[in-house]
Amino acid sequence: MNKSQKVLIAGTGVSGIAAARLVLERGGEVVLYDGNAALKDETLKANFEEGARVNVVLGDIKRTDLLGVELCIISPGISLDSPFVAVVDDAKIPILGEIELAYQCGCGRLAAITGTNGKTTTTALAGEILKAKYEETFVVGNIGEPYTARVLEMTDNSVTVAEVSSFQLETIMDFRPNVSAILNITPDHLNRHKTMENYIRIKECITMNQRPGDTVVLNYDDPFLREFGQSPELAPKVVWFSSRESLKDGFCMDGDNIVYRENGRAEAVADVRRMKLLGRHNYENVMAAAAIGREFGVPMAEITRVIEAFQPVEHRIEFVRERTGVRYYNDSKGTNPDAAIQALRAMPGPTLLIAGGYDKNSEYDKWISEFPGKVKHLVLIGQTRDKIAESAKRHGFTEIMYAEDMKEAVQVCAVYAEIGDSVLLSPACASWGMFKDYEERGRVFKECVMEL
Ligand code: UMA
Repeated sequence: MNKSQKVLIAGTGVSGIAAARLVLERGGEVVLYDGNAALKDETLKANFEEGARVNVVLGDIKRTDLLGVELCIISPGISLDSPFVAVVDDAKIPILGEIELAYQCGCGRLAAITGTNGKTTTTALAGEILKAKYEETFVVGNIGEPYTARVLEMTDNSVTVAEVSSFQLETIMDFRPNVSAILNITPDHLNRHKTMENYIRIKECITMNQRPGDTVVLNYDDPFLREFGQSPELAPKVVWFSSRESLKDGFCMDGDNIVYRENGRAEAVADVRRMKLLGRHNYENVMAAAAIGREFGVPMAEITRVIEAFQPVEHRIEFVRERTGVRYYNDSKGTNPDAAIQALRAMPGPTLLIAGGYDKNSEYDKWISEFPGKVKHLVLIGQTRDKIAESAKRHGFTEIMYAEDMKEAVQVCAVYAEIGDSVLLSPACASWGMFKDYEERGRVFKECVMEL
């Protein structure tokens, strides 16, 4: 981005506001657009200094709003299929994502993590591991704090760990992490990306500008990634991890230990019995974060110390409380069937499951096939209630109840749960329609549990 450019910022959520601030700080001018016509000009302008060069456009955008605009920075939530994008394309204005803007304006070294599930835990853990060596470590991206919000603090000595979603990868151009990681690829967001092939291609784009000397950390157990990592065209060095197979080179299990092997020589990484992260999928997240730490030169003893002290992130199989012998877990971040399967597998015993929400065109069969012997009752909320109930019945699972809201769902579970059971919120769906985001959904769940 040139410093004095007039830039159209699309979306006024956290990414849009942070991107607009960065453009202004660098001497540019902003046209701030949001499709939500109910927003208020003054409220949006209050995010900036008085007199800042910001013009707000709400609702539909017209060609005349784009006069003099040289670049559009788009928020991840806006689909490239939207009518807004068609207008900008028509005006021949290049469109880049918020993370691309951050990358172009930032400095220091970068680790970027993508994958369908486990991104947030891995990013948070990798951030903690890097902090053990680097005073200036930034943890940004899909995890919550926009990448652009921290760019001006970055220096040549700083390191940044970015959680990157498929929405964000769709609009990169030069984005080149020194170390990238793809944790796994299973169906998600197909309402936006249309086909699995397209979704896989977008995830793999994280490596598209990487060169020899850079590294990509890949899951050996994932069939798409195993094939991708063996492709002769892939420029960066591959570091593998596997929770299922014993590897000669890479991170894998040895009994209860995670180990790193190089040419057959093993180094201990962590004893899973000492970790607070539960479940096999978390061992994989730990391996990926350790691999990133190792690539950035963090000593293994430090990596081990951080891993064993690390607490699960909020909303990801988060223990809330125990009440009358029943344990309550918040997995609001389980926004797709695959994430929800992992949460279910991590439960210690019989489980009352609260699920349902916004429909992302997901298939629920694989998730429901995990229910026998684990799920005692399924309590459904949200738009996908009927679709999930139908799939469950097809699989012979009939212990289904409907609830109108989170409060009712939690109360129903409290009534039906017996000593030794767990109550798990792991919706397998997005939160939209009932909540602002998965964080609000998780918070509401925890409030309802604490009120019991
Ligand atoms: N908007 C439009 N037109 C549209 C869609 C949205 O104008 O067609 C406007 C909305 O009216 C709203 C704004 O865009 O005012 C919202 O922008 P956004 O949806 O991009 O949300 P942000 O607040 O900028 O948050 C985004 C990520 N959101 C999404 O990808 C949907 C956050 O990830 C991320 O933490 C944040 O940037 C910082 O990088 C959330 C998420 O749900 C957690 N991510 C998905 C996931 O994890 O599955 C990908």
